[in-house]
Amino acid sequence: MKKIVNHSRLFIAAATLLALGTFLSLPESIRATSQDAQVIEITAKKYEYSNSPIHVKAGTKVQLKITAIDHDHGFKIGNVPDGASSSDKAGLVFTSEQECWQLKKGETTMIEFVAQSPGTYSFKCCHTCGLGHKGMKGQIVVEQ
Ligand SMILES: [Cu+2]
Repeated sequence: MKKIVNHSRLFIAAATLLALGTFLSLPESIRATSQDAQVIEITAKKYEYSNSPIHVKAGTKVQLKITAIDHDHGFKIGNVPDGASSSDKAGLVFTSEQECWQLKKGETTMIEFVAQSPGTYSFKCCHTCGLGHKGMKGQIVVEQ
């Protein structure tokens, strides 16, 4: 039994090194941004997101890199500004839209979108994380 555990650990270590090697071999410009996206790093912890409100200019391609540091959390955001009808034209255009992104503790989740239309877009935690879960919120403000 113990041997199996050790083997899988070794495998994970090897895979991590391989991934790191691939990452480090990329030119620095690609690591920093991809296609001129604005990279915004956020941490999620009970019961807040860092850097909120997040301000971006309309027309910007944004990469949110969210890391849950203390517990599993979630990230849920609408694609129309607060107060708009959900059938309106999307103001945030996601590369790969999800109803609720799961943020695993210790892992970084990348969420990419184009901030098309000005407005305030509220987001919240969608993974029950404790007593203050319902108040775990933030905002992205897209400016003209
Ligand atoms: Cu939560």
